[in-house]
Amino acid sequence: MPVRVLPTQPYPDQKSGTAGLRKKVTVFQQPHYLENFLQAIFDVETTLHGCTLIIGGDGRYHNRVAIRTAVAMAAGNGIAKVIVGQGGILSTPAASNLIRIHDAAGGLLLTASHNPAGPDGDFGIKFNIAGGGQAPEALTGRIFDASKTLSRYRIFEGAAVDLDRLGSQTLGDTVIEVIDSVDDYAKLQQSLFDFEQIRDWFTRGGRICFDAMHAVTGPYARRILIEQLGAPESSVINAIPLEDFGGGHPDPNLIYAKHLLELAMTPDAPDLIAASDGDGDRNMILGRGLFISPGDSLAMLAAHLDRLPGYKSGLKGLARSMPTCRAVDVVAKARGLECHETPTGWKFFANLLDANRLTLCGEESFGTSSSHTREKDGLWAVLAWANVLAVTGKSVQQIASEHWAQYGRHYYVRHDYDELPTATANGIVDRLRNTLPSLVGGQFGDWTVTQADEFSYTDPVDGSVATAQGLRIVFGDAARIILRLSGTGTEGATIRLYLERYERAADRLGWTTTDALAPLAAIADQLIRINELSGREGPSVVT
Ligand code: VG1
Ligand code: CO
Repeated sequence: MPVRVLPTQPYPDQKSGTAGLRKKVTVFQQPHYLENFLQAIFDVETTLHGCTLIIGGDGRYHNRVAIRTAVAMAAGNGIAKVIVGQGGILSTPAASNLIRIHDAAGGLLLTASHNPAGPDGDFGIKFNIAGGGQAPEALTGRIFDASKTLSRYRIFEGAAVDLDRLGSQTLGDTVIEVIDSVDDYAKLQQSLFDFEQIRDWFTRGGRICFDAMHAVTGPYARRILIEQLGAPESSVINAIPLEDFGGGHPDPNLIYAKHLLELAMTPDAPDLIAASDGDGDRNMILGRGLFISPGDSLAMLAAHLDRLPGYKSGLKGLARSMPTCRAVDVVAKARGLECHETPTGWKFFANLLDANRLTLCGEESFGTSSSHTREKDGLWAVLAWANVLAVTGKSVQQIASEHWAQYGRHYYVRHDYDELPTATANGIVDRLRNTLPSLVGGQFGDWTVTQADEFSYTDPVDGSVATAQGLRIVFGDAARIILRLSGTGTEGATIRLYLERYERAADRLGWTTTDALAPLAAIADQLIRINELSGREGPSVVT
């Protein structure tokens, strides 16, 4: 039998964070590092045996090597069938969809999302479960525990799978099916949006610029926007996925996609400007003359979604992660929809989606998606916006100003302090945590602190509890200051500071974000003293 049982040594650092296990490529290149983590998954999640497993990645450096190992280990661990995207390519939402439509018992998603790629960059792996969602915390905890005591792993040796040849191959008793990476994803989008109407909109002169940032969405965007919807060739830029993402940082935001903001500000800008990240689950939306913040995008889509074919029967509920601005709450209230506040990370939406209590959800970190899949979906958000523009005949600018006039405007910004020494970062967070109780009732200018606590979440479906999910200082509906530690970094610790301010009066809707948030930034500085305590002059990234 070519299935071999080989010795391994456990690694103590294989704890999954906000979105799976994320480390430097060089960490993943250590002997048996990936094998160890995968074997822990196969040992703990015994439901995989005899079932179907989906495997794919974002195409970054080390993707092919890791996928060959994952396929060979699936064959070594009694998986009946492995479905893998051609060339090892699957965007995160496409992989989640494949798990769902093939009734697979799970999926292995090889990605470090928007983190830089290449030999000195990052690599990562996410384990998704039946239904398509990310493994819940209890399960990743059990996998982590198992990874610490492993002494052997099982792998099929003697033949390698050809990742480029479409169709079936076998490794021992395991069938490996290499499929087109885009087909099923494109079908899914067709079932949700009015492709006819969007095509018409392009014919009537509607223009889009989608930046795939040399990451996984290139082939998806080309197939859907250009081939199926008839947008001109030039509508998709940086469409060829590269192993190092072209040396760039496929993190679509105002820093790493600044060129898109500049494009939006030109007089002849396209109607819709958008980008996605390394693994295709994030989205950035701009219109001519303005950037739509992710929290606003979520709220504006919530207000229009039931006009699109896949959502005509109405919305079940809405949700956002805790640090995401509360714009969507206002829409939920106006429309009588339930609205949930979850911890950061997409896995917390899954139970609500499965229980049919949610149609649309999103995060401030450029993530938006709906009940059609169990991951955030970058291109979905772009198509949703295109469809909204097509069905309303309005511009992005019009949609935004009408939205703010009706519901009020949430000014919002996130400050990241990257790569801080862990002790420094913990010190800043611990210090604020200790002062929280004394803040309640405090008066800061026009604002009064109504709540100051550490967010914890009880899942309304299964009752599981997630604690220590971020510190928040709430000034009623008027403003919030939030502080939390990132769970996706690979070097040191990252602190994220989130500022949100809500205004309703007509003469307060046209401020710049910086002006609107300056007083709140000053309060945050007074309370958290983050620059002083970190020894930094300011945040590394502002989005
Ligand atoms: C960040 C974002 C979070 C997102 C996560 C994964 O996590 O803040 O909202 O779900 O990345 O996104 P953290 O713990 O670093 O704040 V992706 O596109 O990197 O899979
Ligand atoms: Co991502």
